[in-house]
Amino acid sequence: MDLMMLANEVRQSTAVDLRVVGVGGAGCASLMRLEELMFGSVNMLGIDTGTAASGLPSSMESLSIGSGFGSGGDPEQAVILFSEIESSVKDFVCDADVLIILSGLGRGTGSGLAPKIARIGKESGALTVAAVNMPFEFEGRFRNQAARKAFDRLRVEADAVIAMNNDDLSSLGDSKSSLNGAFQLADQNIANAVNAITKGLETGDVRSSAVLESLRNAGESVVLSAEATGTNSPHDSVLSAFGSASTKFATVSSAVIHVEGGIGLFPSHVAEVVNEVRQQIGRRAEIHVSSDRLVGMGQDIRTTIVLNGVQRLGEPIADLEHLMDGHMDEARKPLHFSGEIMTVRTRRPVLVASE
Ligand SMILES: Nc1nc2c(ncn2[C@@H]2O[C@H](COP(=O)(O)OP(=O)(O)OP(=O)(O)O)[C@@H](O)[C@H]2O)c(=O)[nH]1
Ligand SMILES: [Mg+2]
Repeated sequence: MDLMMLANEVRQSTAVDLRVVGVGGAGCASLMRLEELMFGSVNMLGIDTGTAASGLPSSMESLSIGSGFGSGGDPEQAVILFSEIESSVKDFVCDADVLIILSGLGRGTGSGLAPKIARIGKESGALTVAAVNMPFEFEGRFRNQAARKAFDRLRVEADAVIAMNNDDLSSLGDSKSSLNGAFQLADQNIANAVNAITKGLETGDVRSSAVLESLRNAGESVVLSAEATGTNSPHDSVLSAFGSASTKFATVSSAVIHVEGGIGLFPSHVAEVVNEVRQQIGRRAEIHVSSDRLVGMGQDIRTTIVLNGVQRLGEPIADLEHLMDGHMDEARKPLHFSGEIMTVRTRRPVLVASE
């Protein structure tokens, strides 16, 4: 079976009408990485004021706006240009159950347009999730403030905003990894998060999906993702994912976990991952789990965790249980395990940070 047939089959078997928009240079780069994970099973649209959208593969829709020289780093300029394509974006979004917007915040196009597109998504009735990169500290106060402003607007316009701090990524890789390598990691992480959410949504009727409910009005979400190998890989992958976070989370309302491994991935491995996540976030959070076996992953396990309804109070997570009132078992929330490990897909090569 060729890839397009496989993609069509996946699309037909997916109850969720999921559409993804990548906006700006970073958003379009994340879109390309997501395509490698999802084999064309999801409708995608790339938008840019620069050249990024024109470089996207023909399997995706693309909209280039302005004269191709970007927004000059000015979100307001990007918003002015947006009127050129607003109706095309509405056409793309209409009838979607779930809209995911990918963007790097801090410059013009993504910061200006991601909130506009989120509003369109929500107005059309789609569950609207923005998955964004926050700039490196070294990119300066101006960009960081612009990113924060765009983030705050997204919190208003979208149902959930999944944020990933670029600074967390530089600590993940080796300190000599290049900026390009760090951006590739960023793109990969965002793609993993979207993949995790999609897998969680794929089971059952999307309109009544528990994952959807946990995302709706979740506020701030955080994505953590890591790979590990060896006998303790389930446990290690979770520790490494949490170890990459720059802050600790005082409260987490729910977690969407997606575990990928080779053909030797068993439910017991997935259970180990879940137990370890419980250790990290406490027992009150609802947990939704899905998993995939991917040909080519060998002994590796990749765990992606989307934490929803996150509040950062500077308290170490491990201390959280001491703050609670001793009714942990009563408060224990159900675990939603979305069934059998059945999907077997071929893994495409994954880029990692390199010189
Ligand atoms: N994930 C990812 N992030 C990137 C990449 N390049 C830059 N970034 C980050 O994303 C932020 C926005 O950069 P771009 O996406 O290039 O900017 P833009 O939205 O296209 O805006 P303008 O070019 O100013 O119109 C930057 O401040 C970086 O932190 C990339 O290739 N991948
Ligand atoms: Mg750009």
